Amino acid sequence: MLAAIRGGPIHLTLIDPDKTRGDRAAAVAREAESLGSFGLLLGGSTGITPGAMGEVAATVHRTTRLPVIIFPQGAESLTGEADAILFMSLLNSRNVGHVVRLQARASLAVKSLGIEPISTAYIVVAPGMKVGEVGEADCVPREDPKMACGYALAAQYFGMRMIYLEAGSGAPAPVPADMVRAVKEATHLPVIVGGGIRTEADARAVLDGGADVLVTGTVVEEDGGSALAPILGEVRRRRAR
Ligand code: 1GP
Repeated sequence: MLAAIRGGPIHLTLIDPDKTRGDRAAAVAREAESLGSFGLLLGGSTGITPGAMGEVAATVHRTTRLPVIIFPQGAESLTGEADAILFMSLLNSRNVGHVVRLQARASLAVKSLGIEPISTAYIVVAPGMKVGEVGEADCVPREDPKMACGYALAAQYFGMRMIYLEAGSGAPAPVPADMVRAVKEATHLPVIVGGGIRTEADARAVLDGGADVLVTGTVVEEDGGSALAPILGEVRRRRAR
């Protein structure tokens, strides 16, 4: 993934195995692959089990060549069927469990399963939606890019490899472009942006801010490929430059 980003921005398709399984998961993965999505993120904020994660990861591997990356909720998200895991710390959580304790419980299993950990700072921006609630986040206010930069630069100084700016799944609007831009200027880390990206205009704004990775989940669940195609078109145009 880090190598691919050097050639321009990429897109990841989020599948929530609690909602999307079997033939539907296979269809979403095939559609994502045909439209040029780089890989699949597997995860959700609630109801995740190792069985569901393993089943969907195996389905994706059977039906596409896309890499499968775990977007973890906790130790119950782990499956050896995946290729990598965003090994995340929710930096702006009030609960130390989400900052490091869950990760301490999961790290030995990640090692023994042989999944590649990608050290990622997870920063939840308002409104945060379900993940803000479940993750007990003190959400970064949308008008406070400086606070986001503080967390992001702390992550860089900790030696993390990626920043994930998250507005929350189903957010009415994505992370503001000026916040993405400020984080890009403050750090040298690749920035993943997710939550509320539904249209070509949303994608354009976030990419103009300098996002390296766009994540979309809801558009695919609700509208399938017709909504995803223009978003991926925008990503492709940037890669071609
Ligand atoms: C992953 O929360 C996103 O970061 C997915 O958000 O469901 O709004 O695309 P959407």
